[in-house]
Amino acid sequence: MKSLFVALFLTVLTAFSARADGLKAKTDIALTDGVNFNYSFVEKPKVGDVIMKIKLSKPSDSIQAFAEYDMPSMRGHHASGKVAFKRNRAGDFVLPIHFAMPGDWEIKLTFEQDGKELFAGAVELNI
Ligand SMILES: [Cu+2]
Repeated sequence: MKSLFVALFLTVLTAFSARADGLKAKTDIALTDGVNFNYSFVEKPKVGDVIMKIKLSKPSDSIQAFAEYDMPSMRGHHASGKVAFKRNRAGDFVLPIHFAMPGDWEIKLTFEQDGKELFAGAVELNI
């Protein structure tokens, strides 16, 4: 009985730490020489289109941002392919993310400059 609890506890712990590996919203993340980025959603993520916004700590026209999203539990069913963020007037990156159904979602973010990848990471969330 005791070992069952331990096994259960470890399973829960593993599930939590797996989620904690995702990039945190509204938190500065180092990108390249003194430039940080942070991401947020314009509204609370829900089924439908929700705009993701990425701000750079310093303006840089040469940096591009891309997203590739899907549901990890049903890989390929909602795969977005690699899509480029657009810039808004303030110079922030914006992209509508289409959450087709409730459940677990993963958004892979990549940043490039002069054809080189600066950063790759994933945002994990539950809708
Ligand atoms: Cu799905």
